[in-house]
Amino acid sequence: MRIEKAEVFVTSPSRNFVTLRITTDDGVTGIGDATLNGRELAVAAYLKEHVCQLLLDKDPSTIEDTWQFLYRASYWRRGPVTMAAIAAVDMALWDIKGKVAGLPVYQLLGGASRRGCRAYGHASGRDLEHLFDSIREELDLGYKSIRVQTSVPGIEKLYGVAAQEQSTGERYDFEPANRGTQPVEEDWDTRAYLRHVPTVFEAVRNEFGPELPLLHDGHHRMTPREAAQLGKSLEPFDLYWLEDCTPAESQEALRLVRQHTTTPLAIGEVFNSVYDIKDLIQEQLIDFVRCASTHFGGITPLRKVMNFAEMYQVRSGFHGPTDVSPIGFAAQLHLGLSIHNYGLQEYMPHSRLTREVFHEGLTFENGYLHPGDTPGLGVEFDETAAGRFPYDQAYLPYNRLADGTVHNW
Ligand code: CS2
Ligand code: MG
Repeated sequence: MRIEKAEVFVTSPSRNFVTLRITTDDGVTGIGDATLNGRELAVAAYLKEHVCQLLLDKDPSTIEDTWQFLYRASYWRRGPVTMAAIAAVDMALWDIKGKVAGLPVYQLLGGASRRGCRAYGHASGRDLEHLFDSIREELDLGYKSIRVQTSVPGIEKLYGVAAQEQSTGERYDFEPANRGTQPVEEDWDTRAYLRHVPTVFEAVRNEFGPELPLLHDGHHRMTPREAAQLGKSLEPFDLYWLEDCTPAESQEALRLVRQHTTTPLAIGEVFNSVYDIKDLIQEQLIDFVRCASTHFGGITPLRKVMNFAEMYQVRSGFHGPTDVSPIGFAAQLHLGLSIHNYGLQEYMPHSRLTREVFHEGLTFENGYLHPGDTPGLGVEFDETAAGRFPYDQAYLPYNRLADGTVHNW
């Protein structure tokens, strides 16, 4: 069997997605996700201009060798654009291998280690009343773990909260990127945030009790000391995890946080190689790996990291926002179902329009996800539907502090 075609599709049903489709000379197709929120066209170009022609006439069965070839032969290694492109090839080849074998990918990865993948939902609110309603909504949908994000007095627009949308009575729009040629500026005040968040979790615990696993996303905005302060102040409320508590380009930043708090730490959604996270795992500085197959080079490297993490009892918490396409989401569901050290899967259901383009095979029942048993990844890409939604430029917001300084969003 040889690779005959490698095609790149950029489509924008509810948001922009980049999809790679590989077709073999036997007519078997495999699809992969190369979506990088706000930089989609960079990855599409990397694939179209520099990768697709390298795949032609290659043996699609050699997944590991193809991954190593694409990683090493470019000379310039790592980085979000490169690794999203390699991820799409990797996923597509696993998809093909599953279809040829007549098996779902998780069976190729060692079979299921659990009945399903426990998922967490997303509750948010501009005040406690709206937040409590949102938590109840997620519980009614079957989620057994819930991420909690809220507005902060004095901060106008805040990640993860639909304060402005909820004023129109709509649920939080999970997609943070805004369509347009310029990123939207949002505001931030760490001191106000550090004062407010513990009061929110105290109120949530008083309302919903001690059992419900609660998560919170710090979204890279604190210094290590500030993160340590928040982690310590949240200890009475027994979080399942505090995510992205501080930017981790310097992995040693987490040593300071870890010294001061036992609040579990999750990190990794902006990481794209094992070298971004290996020290955090080896030094037990984190509890959950937040990487996404799409941003991390695909199933192949993410499985290696999780096997490494297993030795340190660090579990998975794979990133699963709406900007990981249904293909990338399926890829990490198959991996999550098979690894031993599974923790929790983020689940932001895709919109109806997105599901017109990507026909998902997953199920979500009683708080558990399953990728399904269709051979391959179990997702179908509808090229005709994709053609109805042309690329529509969108950028993630950015932050400025009160004095105008740019800050992590
Ligand atoms: C967030 C993401 O889901 C999360 O944990 O951090 O929604 C993140 O903001 C987006 O993926 C950025 O594109
Ligand atoms: Mg996050």
